[in-house]
Amino acid sequence: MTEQQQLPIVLITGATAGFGLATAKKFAKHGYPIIITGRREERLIALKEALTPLTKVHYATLDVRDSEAVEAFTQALPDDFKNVAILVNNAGLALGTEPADKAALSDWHTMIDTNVTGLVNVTHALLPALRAQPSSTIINLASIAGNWPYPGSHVYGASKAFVAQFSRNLRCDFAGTGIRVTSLEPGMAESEFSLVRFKGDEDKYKQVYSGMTALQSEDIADIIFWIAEQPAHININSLEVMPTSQAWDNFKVVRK
Ligand code: NDP
Ligand code: 8X3
Repeated sequence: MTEQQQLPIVLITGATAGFGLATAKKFAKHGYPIIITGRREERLIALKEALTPLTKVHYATLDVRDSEAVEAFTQALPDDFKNVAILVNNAGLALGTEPADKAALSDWHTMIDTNVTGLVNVTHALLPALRAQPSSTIINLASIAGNWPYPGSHVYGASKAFVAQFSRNLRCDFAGTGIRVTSLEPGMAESEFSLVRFKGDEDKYKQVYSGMTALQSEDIADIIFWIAEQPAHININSLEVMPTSQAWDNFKVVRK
């Protein structure tokens, strides 16, 4: 067995952009075999081509909302990619920042289907593989939006609160099994996230990060890698990280 084959196999959802893309590059640079997934196939093909000189790469187009497709993808993993030991549940999105009464119900459904149902679909499908390893790691992308309320966060923040609590609950079930679970909770980070949230409006997207230094996708990838590389007896339960230029503000008081 080569040294590369001995490194744990990493599965990353949402590897076509932002955190997932940076995380794929980070693990590949260190020789971990990686499975990259997402809906945009041309990006997956390009990434596989770029990273293949560094490590073994398997790609699959996958919409995490489709539980049958997730199950079929898991069953169809090539033999040398079946023993997934690190799962980065990263695929997710926010849609809109309007107040709840102005938000589209379809956007709420899409966020729940992706951030909650999708993450649950992938986790459930991969548990047999993760359970079969002597030690394995699930890193779930939650958010500060799941910990702290802010206007316009309604369903997005609630979906991330689900991710954080799901992560803690998994820890209870897996205590003693060698499966570690982390809820990673970043604040403002520059990626395609706000472009998606503002439905392609470049001006609004740029405004979000103007005049401040946001976290970068590579910062999050470094943190994910650090969590995964902790010795097997250490479980990072949750990790909240913000850019230095982001902080909490006062409670709102509405005066008549
Ligand atoms: P990006 O928009 O840059 O990337 C999101 C990724 O998710 C893309 O690769 C996209 O791929 C994938 N994705 C979206 N929907 C689906 C789906 N239905 N099935 C499969 N893949 C999907 O955002 P970020 O990298 O910033 O976000 C990654 C995660 O981190 C998300 O869960 C987000 O909520 C969370 N997060 C982001 C923060 C930020 O400020 N950026 C802060 C805190 C948390 P494709 O479109 O090809 O399917
Ligand atoms: C994304 C971070 O602050 O935009 O999860 O909600 S925030």
